[in-house]
Amino acid sequence: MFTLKPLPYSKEALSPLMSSQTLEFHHDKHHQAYVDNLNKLTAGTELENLSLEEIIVKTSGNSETVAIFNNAGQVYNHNIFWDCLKPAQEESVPGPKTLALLEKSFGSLENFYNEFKALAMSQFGSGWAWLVSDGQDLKIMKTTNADNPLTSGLKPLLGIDVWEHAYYLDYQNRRADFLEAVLRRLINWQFIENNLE
Ligand code: MN3
Repeated sequence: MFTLKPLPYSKEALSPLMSSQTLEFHHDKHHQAYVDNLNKLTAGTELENLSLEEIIVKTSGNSETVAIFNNAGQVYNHNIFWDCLKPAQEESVPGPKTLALLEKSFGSLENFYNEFKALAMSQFGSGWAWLVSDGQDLKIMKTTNADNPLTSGLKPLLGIDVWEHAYYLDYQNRRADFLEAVLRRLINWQFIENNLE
């Protein structure tokens, strides 16, 4: 059985940049629903004892397992998203290893913010924006719906949800304002630093 991973902070902790109401709906309702659906869809199958990562890779690109892929992907993606956030700070700054890699790959932290925001804004409809490592450099990529970097053989370092349910209660249609707030003030850069080899 898959279970809903608890938030690593209280529902009020990210307010006002991300309200408790958003976390109540996004974590307790949306994320929970993906967990529940995944359990229903995998019960009694060979998939029920696999890890989320294994299910995602195994069911990717197969029209018969789209529903399982979508729910497993969304459980995994949200687990990462919540870990990538931490209580609002004046400015959230990357750790030394991450900053050096961001400067090497994007020129500067400011340039990384700009490129990441532009990519996340260009995702038409629901999806995700990611920071990944290809072993040499850091790269940014976007995916549609429940897809994620695992299906391209890449491990995500940072994932930001750009489905409307991630920002509509707090920012309505202003996805750019949501991205600006999250990138500059809510990122748990220590989590990303820890995930770098
Ligand atoms: Mn979501």
